[in-house]
Amino acid sequence: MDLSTTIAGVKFPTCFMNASGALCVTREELFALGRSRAGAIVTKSMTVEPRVGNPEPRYYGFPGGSINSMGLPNLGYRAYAELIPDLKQFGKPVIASIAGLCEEDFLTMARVINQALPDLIEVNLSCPNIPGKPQIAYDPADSERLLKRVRPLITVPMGVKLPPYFDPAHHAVMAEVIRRSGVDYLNLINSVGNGLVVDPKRETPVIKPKGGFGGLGGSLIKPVALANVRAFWKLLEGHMPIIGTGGVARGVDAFEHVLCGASAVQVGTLLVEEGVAVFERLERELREELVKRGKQSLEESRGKLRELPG
Ligand code: RRO
Repeated sequence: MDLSTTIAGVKFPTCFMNASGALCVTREELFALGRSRAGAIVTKSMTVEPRVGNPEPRYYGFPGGSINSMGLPNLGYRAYAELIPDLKQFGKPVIASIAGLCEEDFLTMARVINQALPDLIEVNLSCPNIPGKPQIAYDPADSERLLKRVRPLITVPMGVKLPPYFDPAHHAVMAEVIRRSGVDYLNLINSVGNGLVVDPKRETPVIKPKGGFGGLGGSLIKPVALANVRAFWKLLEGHMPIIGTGGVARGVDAFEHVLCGASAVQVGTLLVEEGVAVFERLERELREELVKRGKQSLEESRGKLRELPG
């Protein structure tokens, strides 16, 4: 059973890969992804200058999900520009994720990272964890201006990582922004921003930065992720490749993302919890799901969520 997939003309050996942020900051972590069954290597979102990130504890996993406020710990774009050629030895696509602290930062990084020739560049417009910096993608005009400035600077396909939207009117506005901005694929969704997980025993939040507020991930956000994949798939009429991210814990979760319109899926919380062996398990489970349903390929099910009869 072939689980390979193609996004914006780039072939992926399997549809499972790491979500940006999960075990992908250092050279060692990126090489471990290269050696694993992951279908691509996605870098941590990079900034112009290296960052240590927010104070710890800044990630907390619990039954059903996770909360994080990492604050963009990363090596800085110059280090990733040097690493990318080495990552290509693993024979799978490399996705470079960029996250500026201002619009100019995105342009600076896009120019240089493009020259390192990753297979795709992903513009992260949805980091929820930098104090005082709202998620760019919650401002459609800012998003459009930024994407239209990045697009001409790069020669590889450009993806956009969006946050979840919770209203069809917002999906519609952003779909038009995406249509007008030369975007080649979407990654849906980033963590659900600014949740708060409380430890009732200690009567404290479970993470330190921002008074405990952070991005939610894992199984608990799957319905939000699926809704966003489905909404953009429909609004863009099945023509925009989508990477589904959010709540992929078992093979069947990936199958649900595919039914909603995803061409590939990313794994964040479960990768952090289980390590790179998670990819083998997910592949096996998705194959079982497809066999059980008599499907020959992923393609056959993509976007084919059926309506309830009656
Ligand atoms: O580093 C982070 O705190 C972080 C980022 Br950039 C992001 O895009 N999403 C997230 O959940 N955490």
